[in-house]
Amino acid sequence: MNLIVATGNEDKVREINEILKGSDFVAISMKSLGINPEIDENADSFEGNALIKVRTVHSITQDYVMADDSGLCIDALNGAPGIFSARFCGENSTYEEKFKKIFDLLKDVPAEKRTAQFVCAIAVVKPDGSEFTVRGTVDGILVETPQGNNGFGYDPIFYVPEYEMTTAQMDPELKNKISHRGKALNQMVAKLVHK
Ligand code: ITT
Repeated sequence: MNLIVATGNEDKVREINEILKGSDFVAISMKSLGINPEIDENADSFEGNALIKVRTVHSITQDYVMADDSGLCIDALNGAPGIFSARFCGENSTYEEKFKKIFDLLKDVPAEKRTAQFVCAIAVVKPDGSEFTVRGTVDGILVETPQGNNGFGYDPIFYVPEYEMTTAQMDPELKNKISHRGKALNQMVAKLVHK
């Protein structure tokens, strides 16, 4: 079954399809269908923003539509950048600039307090208009030097103690197994399969 993904982020679509491999679902990016609406993500939660994205695209196409709103929540910064992760330091800043800002903000924070979480909320609208959301999280620690080239976004600074590597050092199979997105998508599939 096809699920249209309400996102402009092709890295997400790639990961979603890696995770959905072997299920009955295939993610199709809205862009590949020529759908590119202006979306104002002005809610104050991951779930709220995922619902804004999914409802906007569902008003254009009445197929199964899903959206992913995700981000990095840093405990010592009261959960920032959180829902502003993509826009942190300005929409057009590079990840090097985002990392530098985080390192500056955390410079007086002791190693054991550099804890963080990746959060992913997925919202789905079905053709009949019914909706649901699910959430997945993974805990990590922010390292002082970026490590690894896999993944995207904040992966090079997000270290998972259990595996002794950053999510950018993990092969995609491992990241997808333990990640916020992997956990949220497994819940989504269970809900779609067991209606
Ligand atoms: P759409 O809103 O169009 O889906 P976006 O990239 O703007 O794309 P979000 O507002 O949900 O999406 O912001 C998510 C940001 O959180 C993303 O751009 C990364 O900076 C970060 N992020 C989310 N998942 C991540 C992951 O698995 N690894 C690294 N960084 C991640």
